[in-house]
Amino acid sequence: MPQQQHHRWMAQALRLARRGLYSAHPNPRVGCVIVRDGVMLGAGWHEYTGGPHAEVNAIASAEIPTGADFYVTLEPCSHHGRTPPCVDALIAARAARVIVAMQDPNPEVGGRGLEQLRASGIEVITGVLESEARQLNRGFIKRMQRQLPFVSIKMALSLDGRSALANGVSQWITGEQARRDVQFLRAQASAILSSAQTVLDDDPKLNLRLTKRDLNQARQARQPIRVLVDARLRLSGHEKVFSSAGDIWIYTCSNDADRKRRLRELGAQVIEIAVTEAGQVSLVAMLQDLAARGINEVHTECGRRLAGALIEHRLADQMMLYLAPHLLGDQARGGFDLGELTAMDQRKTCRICDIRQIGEDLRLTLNLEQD
Ligand code: AOF
Ligand code: ZN
Repeated sequence: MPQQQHHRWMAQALRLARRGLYSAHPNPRVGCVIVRDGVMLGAGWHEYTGGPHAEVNAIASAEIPTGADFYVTLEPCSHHGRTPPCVDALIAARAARVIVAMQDPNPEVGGRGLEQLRASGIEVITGVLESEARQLNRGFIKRMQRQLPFVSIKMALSLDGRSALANGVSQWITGEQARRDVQFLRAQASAILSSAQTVLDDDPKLNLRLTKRDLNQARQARQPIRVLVDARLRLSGHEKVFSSAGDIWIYTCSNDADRKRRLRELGAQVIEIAVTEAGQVSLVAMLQDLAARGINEVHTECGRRLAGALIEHRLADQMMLYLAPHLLGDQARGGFDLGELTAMDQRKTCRICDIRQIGEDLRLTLNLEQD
C-alpha cells in the first residue's frame, strides 16, 4: 500500500514538473508536493532558471506543519546556486520524509543533498517513478553526465521515405496539423539546429509561433536559440531567419572576416569550431560547445546530409518522423544520407517508442541505439 501512495504523490509531483516543460531550461523541470496524513498540503514547481526551486515554491504555497512528507521529482539541491540550497529549507520545515524520483546528475549536488537530509535525521526514499523523471529531464541529464545535449531529429517524409522532390521542393510534405505539432517540439527545445543548406533551400524562420496561451504558460514563450551549421559561411544574411525573432548562433570553420562581420552586424553569433578532415564542422565539437553553453535539448530540422551525419556519428538520440500518406517516387530525395551501405549489419537501427496520427499524417517517435 505505501508503495502505491508513493507512486500516486510522485505522479502528482511529475505533473507539476511538466509545467516547466517549455520554461525551465537550462535548469531541469522539477515538481514537489507536500503531504501529511494522506492529504496534499502544498505544491510547487520550478518555473524558470533564476526563480525559486520547486520545494521552495511548495513550502511557500501553504502553511506547512512539521513532520510532513515531501515528494520531489529530483534530489533537493545542496549547493548555493542562483538560490540557496533546498535541503536547508526542508530541514527548516522539519520534514519527516523526503521521497525523490532520482538523484541530481549535477556534480555540484550528486547525492550530497540526500546525504545531508539523512544526516539531519530525515528519512529518504529514492527511485519512485524514476524512469518517468529521467525521461522528463533527459536533456539535462545527458548534458550533466556526458557534456552533450540530447539530440532529436525531426523529419517530414512521404510514405516512401522521401524528404523532397529531386529539384529540392519540399513544401509541404506533411499537413498543417503535423506542422503545428512541430511547433510544440520547438517550444520544448533549448535550441533548434539546422544547416545553411536547409536555410538556402527552404528559407525557413525556424522560430516559435505559438503564444503563451497555446502553451498554457503564464509567461511569454521563450524563443529557442537557432543554431546553424555553415562551414563555409554561405549564408548572406538576407534569409528569413535573420529577420525573425530569436537568437542565431552560426557554427563555421571559415575564416572569411568580411562575411563574419556582416553576419555579426545582423545580430548573429559566429562561432569558429573544429574542422573535420573533410572540411566540415565537427558535429561533436559543436554539440559539446552547445552543452557548455547550457543547451539541454536540441531539436533538429534539417536535410538529409546533416541528419545522416548526426546518425552516422551516433550523436542523435531520437527521431520524430512525420509520415505523410502519399508517394513521391524513386526520383525524389531520401531523408538520411548515410552513404552506401553494402551489408545489412550496417543498418542504423532504432526502436519505436510511440506512433500516433496527427491530422492526416502519422508521427513516429523512435529511439536511436547508442553505444
Ligand atoms: C532542486 N529543485 O526545483 C531545481 C533544482 O542555480 P540554480 O538555483 O538555478 O540551481 C540550478 C541547479 O539546481 C540545477 O542545475 C539542478 O542541479 C538543481 N535544480 N533543484 O532542488 C528544483 N530546479
Ligand atoms: Zn533546490
